[in-house]
Amino acid sequence: MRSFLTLGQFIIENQKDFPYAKGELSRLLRDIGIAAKLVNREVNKAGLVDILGSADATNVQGEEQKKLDVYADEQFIQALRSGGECCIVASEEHEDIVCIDSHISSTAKYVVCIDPLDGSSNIDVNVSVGTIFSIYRRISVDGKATLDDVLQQGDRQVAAGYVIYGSSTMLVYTTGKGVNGFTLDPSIGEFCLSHPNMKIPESGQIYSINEGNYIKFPQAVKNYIKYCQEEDSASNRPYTSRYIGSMVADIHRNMLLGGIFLYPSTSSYSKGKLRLMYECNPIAWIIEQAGGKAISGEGRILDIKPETLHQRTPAFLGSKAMVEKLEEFIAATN
Ligand code: AHM
Ligand code: MG
Repeated sequence: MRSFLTLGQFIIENQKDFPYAKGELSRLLRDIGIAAKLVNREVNKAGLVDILGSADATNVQGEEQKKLDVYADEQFIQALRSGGECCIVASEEHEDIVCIDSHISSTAKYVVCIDPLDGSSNIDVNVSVGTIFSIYRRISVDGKATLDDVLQQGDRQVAAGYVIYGSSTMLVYTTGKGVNGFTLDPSIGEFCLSHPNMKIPESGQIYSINEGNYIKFPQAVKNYIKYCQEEDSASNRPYTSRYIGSMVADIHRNMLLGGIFLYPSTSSYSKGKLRLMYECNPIAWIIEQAGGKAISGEGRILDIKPETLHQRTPAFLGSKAMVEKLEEFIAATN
């Protein structure tokens, strides 16, 4: 029988690589892994809620049944609160920062930005969803952590990852020393190292974009899409279009097969849809750590200076050669 390294074992073995190795970041990652398992359990029975729940949407314990994105948010915040390593959370589910005021976390050093259940509109139709997280060291030295602790540039992340609740559930993360992927083995309830040292192919044949918005895209993006669709045997075009509408799932596929994911500005939304702090920054760092490229159209995503918690940015991420080709189109229209 093959033996796998579990996420817990892997974290401990690699703890020495962390810049401030005292075990706190390891424990934080472990806490996120535990919450992910709880969320996975609920996501897996999403279709059963109407069958098992009573008409007034209460479960057998008499608790009100929550929407899964609210449930996921509660699980992650609860795990971070009881773990004691995180002082402040920025979540897609909360307009303001969530300060974790407990006797344990007053000295906690880490800040977590999280999208607890990204692509949650896909749950009702049994399509993959994900969790995206980003971890920073707190800047302030004492007192209560503040918004300034959260609004750090993406290149200051100390860990970032995503969980994909798909046909199998995977946790993929980086601490700046490459990217490793762990698949949840439901029979033992452990994430096991299945994709060590993930590398995104240098180029690919998949482009992922919501083409329904085509008319609203900037000219450079329209030109690039046309390029993807043109026939050219030397570069294996036309490319294949694949868009799930769940960023984690689209990114994960492109990580494995090679490809580019695009969410540009549109004539309706000048910054696109995706949020910088808990969607674009963590995914951008993972893509870069896997050898790919992640840009906003005006430079590297990780170089953006954040101004507000829920700010948005156009995002183009994926195989290096494909993103660089897109950059040529952007340069040509500027
Ligand atoms: P959400 O955080 O509200 O779920 O929205 C983010 C999701 C991404 O996962 C996905 O890439 C994108 O929204 C899809 O948006 P659209 O339907 O506009 O293509
Ligand atoms: Mg989201």
